[in-house]
Amino acid sequence: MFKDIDDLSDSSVLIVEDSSLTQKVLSACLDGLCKVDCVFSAEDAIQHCLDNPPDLILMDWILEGMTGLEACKKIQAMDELNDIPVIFVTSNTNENQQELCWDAGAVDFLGKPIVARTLVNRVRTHLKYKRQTDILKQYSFFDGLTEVFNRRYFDMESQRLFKQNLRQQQNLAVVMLDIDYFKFYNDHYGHLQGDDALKAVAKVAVKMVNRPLDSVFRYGGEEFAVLLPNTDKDGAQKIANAIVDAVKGLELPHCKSRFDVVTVSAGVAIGKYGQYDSVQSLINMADKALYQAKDSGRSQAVI
Ligand code: GH3
Ligand code: MG
Ligand code: MG
Ligand code: MG
Ligand code: MG
Repeated sequence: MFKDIDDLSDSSVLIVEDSSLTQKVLSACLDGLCKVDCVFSAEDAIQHCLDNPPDLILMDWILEGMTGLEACKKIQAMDELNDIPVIFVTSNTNENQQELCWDAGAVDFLGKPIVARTLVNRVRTHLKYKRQTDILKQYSFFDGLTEVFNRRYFDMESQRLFKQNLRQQQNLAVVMLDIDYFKFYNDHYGHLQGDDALKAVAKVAVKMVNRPLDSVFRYGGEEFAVLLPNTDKDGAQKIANAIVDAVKGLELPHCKSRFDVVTVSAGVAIGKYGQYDSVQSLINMADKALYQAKDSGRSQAVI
């Protein structure tokens, strides 16, 4: 999951430059350091970032169509792109022009004609910063065992979605999942195998949740939460049932369960726009449904 910070061969730089000669010169400088892609326009740069976000952008200023300055501002304004650092590489080097680059959100500035070593060192430094930031994010937002998002991120993300859904007048659905008879599983098979079962359940939950905005979190020990923005009762129930069925379908032997395999129970709650006042109340509703699922025999979803 975590990469060596000094090895940047997997890192990618996007060169936005309307001169094919300059593209070649810049690419040649970075050869062997990292991966490089080139586009000729700011419009293509934004599309490229959305499809395949690079770790760093080298941005020309004067381009046909949208300028590099405008593109940089656009990228900074997009939640999904604004962690990509932008270095301007331009012949607009006077003081006012440099000010404009900083105002647009650039992290660095290089005047043309470029000095190869300066370019390489700046790129290396910013790629390392980016990698360190990514690793810190992984440590702080992901659960190390199951590689799904962790509880800290759930608390942040559920609050953010609650506010966003209020603004957009949409529903927010929560599914709470809890592995059945998991204490018996650990007691019988040992904690290491218990850990493997947790990983397998997390993986299946992720697989069943396939819209890009839906996400799976490890809520606590053997409990997972799924957040489904803009989802109605039918949609949420479908996903909860699909996870319950898919976990059973893994057929992980569990001789201390009455199902003979590892299963999960699920509780589903729908936060209808304007009808719930906090994420906590939504989680409480999902918890109540989960207790009912447990009470009614387990390996089922209750809404
Ligand atoms: P129920 O069907 O009612 O949910 O019963 P249960 O045994 O699953 O519930 P209980 O809350 O009694 O036990 C949860 C177990 O989950 C106990 C704990 O050892 C185990 N567990 C929690 N976190 C981990 C973990 O990270 N690894 C392993 N192997 N086990 C864990
Ligand atoms: Mg140019
Ligand atoms: Mg140009
Ligand atoms: Mg539990
Ligand atoms: Mg349990």
